[in-house]
Amino acid sequence: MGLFDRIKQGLAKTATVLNTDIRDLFKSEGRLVDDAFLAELFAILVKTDMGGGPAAEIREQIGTDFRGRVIHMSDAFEVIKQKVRELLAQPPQPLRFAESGPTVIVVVGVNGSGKTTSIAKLAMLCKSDGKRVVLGAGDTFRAAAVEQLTVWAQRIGVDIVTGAGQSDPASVAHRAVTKAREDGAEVCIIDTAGRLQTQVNLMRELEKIRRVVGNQVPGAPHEVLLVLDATAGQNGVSQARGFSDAAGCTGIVLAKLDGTAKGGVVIPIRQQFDLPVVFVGVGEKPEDLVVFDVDPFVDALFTEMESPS
Ligand SMILES: Nc1nc2c(ncn2[C@@H]2O[C@H](COP(=O)(O)OP(=O)(O)OP(=O)(O)O)[C@@H](O)[C@H]2O)c(=O)[nH]1
Ligand SMILES: [Mg+2]
Repeated sequence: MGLFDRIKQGLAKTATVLNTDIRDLFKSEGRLVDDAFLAELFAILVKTDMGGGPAAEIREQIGTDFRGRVIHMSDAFEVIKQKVRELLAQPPQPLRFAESGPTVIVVVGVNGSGKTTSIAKLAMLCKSDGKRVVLGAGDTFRAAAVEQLTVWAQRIGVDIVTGAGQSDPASVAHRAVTKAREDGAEVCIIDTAGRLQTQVNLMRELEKIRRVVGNQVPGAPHEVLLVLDATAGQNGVSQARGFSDAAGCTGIVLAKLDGTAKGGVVIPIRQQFDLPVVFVGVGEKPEDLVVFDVDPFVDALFTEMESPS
């Protein structure tokens, strides 16, 4: 499956709701743009969890351009797409790779957001790029977490460093980076425990991981990726805010996009965090991680409308 088709598939739930509703808004050949129309459009947009602010911006834009005139679906569609592109705009964000030595990527996020699965997918992506990868099972809090990552490592065919139960995550991270250096691996990805921003001790643990790997490789960690669960919608966004502030995150992975009709949540995420969205997760298989790119994302979001049934 091509890249665009994978994004499209991942966004299918959101796109279906969005496009069906917008098409329903245009019963006949067009609609007069008045307060009633604008209110209906606003309600549809808000359903995707894009947030009241962005939905209002789109409503205002259509009001400014078309009020008192008849608007056709394709015109509305173009205005909405353009506005969403503006709202999502971010500099192109490839991962920052180390100038020398392994690139160290620490993956953080609240409980169950999709960290471990995203690490497996990211490892897969790096491996298909011809890079050698070492994983560090830094979530030593739960035995099952180490097991989960170990199974992934075997499945994908990358090395993994684990510690004994309840061992210091920073020491696992240290050993993982050491192994990556010794083996000449290009990438070392560190898993961390599911944690909440209110748990000060866990934040300290993360700080220690950062310090330890920073002493091993200049500039490490090169990326601290915050994994957010798209199915949590706006709720997950606010939960994650304190977390991202405390953890020094450099980018966002939006996991489980395929599981929600609220894929519009990527808009408040871009607006509320001063962080680029680097990847989106579109399934549970190792290849289900896609680089986030605004234009194809927006096209996929409105793809249904291009072939009205
Ligand atoms: N459909 C879908 N499911 C996903 C995706 N990413 C993760 N999951 C599922 O979400 C669940 C939690 O994922 P994990 O990777 O274990 O999450 P975690 O953040 O490591 O969880 P903790 O270690 O408990 O904090 C698993 O059942 C995954 O299969 C995705 O992109 N799409
Ligand atoms: Mg995990």
